[in-house]
Amino acid sequence: MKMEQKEWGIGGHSNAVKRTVEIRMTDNMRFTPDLVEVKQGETIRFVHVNNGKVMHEFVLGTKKELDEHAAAMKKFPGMEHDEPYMAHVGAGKKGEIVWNFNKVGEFDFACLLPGHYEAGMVGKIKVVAK
Ligand SMILES: [Cu+2]
Repeated sequence: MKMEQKEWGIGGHSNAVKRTVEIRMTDNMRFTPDLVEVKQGETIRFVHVNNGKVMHEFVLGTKKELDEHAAAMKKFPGMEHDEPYMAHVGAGKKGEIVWNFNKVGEFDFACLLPGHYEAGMVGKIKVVAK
């Protein structure tokens, strides 16, 4: 997969991981935790645990980017999307991504499956300067 610099960071290498954050996903359209604080430059391994009976996903981005992406998914249901900043996690399954937060800011993560995003399946990442 390509390592492209995004506003919210860049794909990370697993040998740089110093912290793993587990994110649980449930069918009541919530992530737990829904706020993650990160220091600039940290590479985080996110492990996603889907405790639900339907698929969920974890997509990192800016609010603007996620809004646009969610709109595109509504327009083109079943559109293929796979990038280093997202994980698609089947019911009862686990997913994982490694991401390097090399830019300071407040970013979002969300499940962009139609209906889920609108129901509030979102969370926040705060990247603070070191
Ligand atoms: Cu979902």
